[in-house]
Amino acid sequence: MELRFGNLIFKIAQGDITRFKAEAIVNAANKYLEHGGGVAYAIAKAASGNVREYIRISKEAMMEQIGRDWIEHGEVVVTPALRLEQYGIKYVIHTVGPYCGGRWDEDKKEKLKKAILGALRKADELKVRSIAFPAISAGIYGCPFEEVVRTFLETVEEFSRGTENVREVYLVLYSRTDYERALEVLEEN
Ligand code: AR6
Repeated sequence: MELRFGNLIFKIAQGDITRFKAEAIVNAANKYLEHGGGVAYAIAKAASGNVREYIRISKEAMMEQIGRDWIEHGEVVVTPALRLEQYGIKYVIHTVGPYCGGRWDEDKKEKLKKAILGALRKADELKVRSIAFPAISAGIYGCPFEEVVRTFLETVEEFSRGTENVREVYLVLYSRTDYERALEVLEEN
């Protein structure tokens, strides 16, 4: 299932993002890049084999790229794909979405938009053509899944007007159920 916004294609896919064929994959991180659970743990494990080591690499990259040991919504850190290069992945872009705990409001939406846009802009800067996102904040951070998908749609459409390099944006859903729920949201459009 895909939508076209000008030069850019937005696609919903089902699968494991750690082996998804895109030049950049995005991690739904926390602000300290402690990849303790969810997709963050899965990416760290798949990329390096050693989660502690990938956390160390991430924190070192954060100091170099941001100059502090935490990031705000909208700030991103790039780490090498290491073992994920076998799938054609070149970069992992870490971004932090809002914590919702089941609630949703304009502030959460703005924070999620910033998190998505930050990763898209960085991918454009890195001259990446394809980028894959997990459903940021829809897991441990407890944001309502449908709202997360709607926010992706809006943000990607907004970004499509300024993109120079990014041509394909994927939202990769881990479960079949999430994939089907996301398709329903897309059909609203
Ligand atoms: N591929 C694609 N999607 C996945 C995968 C995978 N391999 N594994 C999980 N998901 P979450 P958050 C989906 O909890 O809500 C971490 O501890 C999952 O089903 O990973 O932003 C971080 O370090 C869900 O739909 O991220 C933070 O502390 C989506 O990825 C915190 O969790 C996001 O779920 C961030 O929480």
